[in-house]
Amino acid sequence: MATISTSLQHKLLIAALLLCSTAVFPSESMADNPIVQTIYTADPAPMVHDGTLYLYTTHDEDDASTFYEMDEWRVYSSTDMVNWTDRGSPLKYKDFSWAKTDAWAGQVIHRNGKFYFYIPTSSRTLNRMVIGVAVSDSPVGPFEDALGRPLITANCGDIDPTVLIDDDGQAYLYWGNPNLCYVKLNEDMISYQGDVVRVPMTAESFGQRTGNTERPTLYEEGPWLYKRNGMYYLAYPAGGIPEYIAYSTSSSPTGPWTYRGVIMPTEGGSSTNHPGIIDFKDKSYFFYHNAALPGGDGYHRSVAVEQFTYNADGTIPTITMTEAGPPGAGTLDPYVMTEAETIAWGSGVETEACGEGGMNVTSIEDGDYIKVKGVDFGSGAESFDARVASATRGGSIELRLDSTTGTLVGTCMVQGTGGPQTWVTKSCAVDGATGIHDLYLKFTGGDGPLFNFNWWKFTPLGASEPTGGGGGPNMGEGGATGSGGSGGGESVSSAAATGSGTGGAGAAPPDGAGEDEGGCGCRVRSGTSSPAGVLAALTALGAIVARRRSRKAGRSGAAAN
Ligand code: FUB
Repeated sequence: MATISTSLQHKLLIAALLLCSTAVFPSESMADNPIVQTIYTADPAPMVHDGTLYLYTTHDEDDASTFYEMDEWRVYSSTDMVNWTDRGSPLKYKDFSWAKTDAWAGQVIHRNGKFYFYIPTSSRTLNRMVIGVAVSDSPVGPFEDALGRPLITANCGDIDPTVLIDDDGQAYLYWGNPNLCYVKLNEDMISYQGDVVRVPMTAESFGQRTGNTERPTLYEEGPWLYKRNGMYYLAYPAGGIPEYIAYSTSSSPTGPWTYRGVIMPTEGGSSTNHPGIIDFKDKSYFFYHNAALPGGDGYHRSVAVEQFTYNADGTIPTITMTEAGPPGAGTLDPYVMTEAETIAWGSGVETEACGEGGMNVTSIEDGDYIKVKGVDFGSGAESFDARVASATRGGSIELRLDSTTGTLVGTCMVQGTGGPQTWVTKSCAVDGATGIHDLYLKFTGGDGPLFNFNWWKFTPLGASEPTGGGGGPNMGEGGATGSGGSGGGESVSSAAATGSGTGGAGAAPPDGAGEDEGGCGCRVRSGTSSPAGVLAALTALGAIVARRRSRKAGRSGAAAN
């Protein structure tokens, strides 16, 4: 059998990696949708807890091609609906010892001091989708399998669980595709009473569909159950592929349901859509997904959000996708530690697990930027601290107001620190930052990765001594990472960098094959030394590289709107 020489393999790999590391200058975005630009996300499930909105999503891997490739769930948090902090992956399908693959649409709910995460994944023994439940003491996890076995194996098309705890304490779990089923959960939230109930699929309840005996109504999948002003709402993807979002209502959590029509018409370039509806700070929000990020399609989706107002009779108006997203629900205090991965719009950057805990921003190259929206500098800032690490020569953080070319109020120089997880706090003077602005953290430097970025914080004018941390961090509860405050000079700590590096935050491959991290964060599966294996690996790498470059290049403009 012919073999590819080691040097040719090496050259091909170098060529792919060079392609991967080629910086593509982003076009500046004034948009806030989709919410996450660092990876592809889908199946939004919002939850409000203690004044913070937690957004649970699925994660479409870059290397999906003809079907879903989804290994983990992700969680983001916001207190203002425009800046979202990446809280990492609280759960992966591999956390369920009995799961074969797949991390599909789930929902988290809080009860009795614990958080319960209901998820669909595939059972290794049944060889089909089932529903599991994981539990955590924190909304950002980590979550653990609560049962050591699936919770639901009803063969009802066991995907897309949604859960409601009614005012009397009774919890209901709905799910299903193409059927719609529910059970009454016990108070422990990890067991249920009675039989699995199959909801009658009638035209009155879910709209009429013709010519499809398996699906006699418009209901498809992805139910989202909630209660408002005594009325129960069930929103769901409907109508066939590509899906739109419709809803039904009832005066009881168990129906009968009345079909109420379309919430969000088909648009956005993804074959599926998926609703998540919630009130936060006296406003109502509709979460969904589309294919709006560059490289987006039905298997590379992105979560977005719109604000809406219920009609006087409680019905939901038609909602369309926008690039602008909702107005901010508050301002961001720059004088407390803010995670670098708190982002309204990120161009070119990615995130990864941080050796100091939590997440950090990585894959920073010349021209990349992070927009943080609605930053209230008040009467002014005098300095800026940034927690950074660099395995290379570093670069600069330009602090600009309102655009990437807006007023430059400071420049923070970052030198090499000796490693991608060897953290130092750099400080620089700030001049001219007063009032409320969108803050652009613009990164400049030479070719290739510049540095990693964990957190930042401004010091207000007139503060004689730098503070030791001040108020709570801009990320809600669940544990801030890193250390607050700075000494004005440079403090150094070398983290063990467990589970991190300069690459992306991708999960291990589902087949258990080993993988190497390229310097650019591309995943290269190893264990293939045959020519076909090497070429297949390079082809797969090329697809991932193309997808990542395309996402790094900025908004496609092809989907939303
Ligand atoms: O994301 C995988 C599946 O696609 C979900 O479970 C469905 O709701 C659809 O969005």
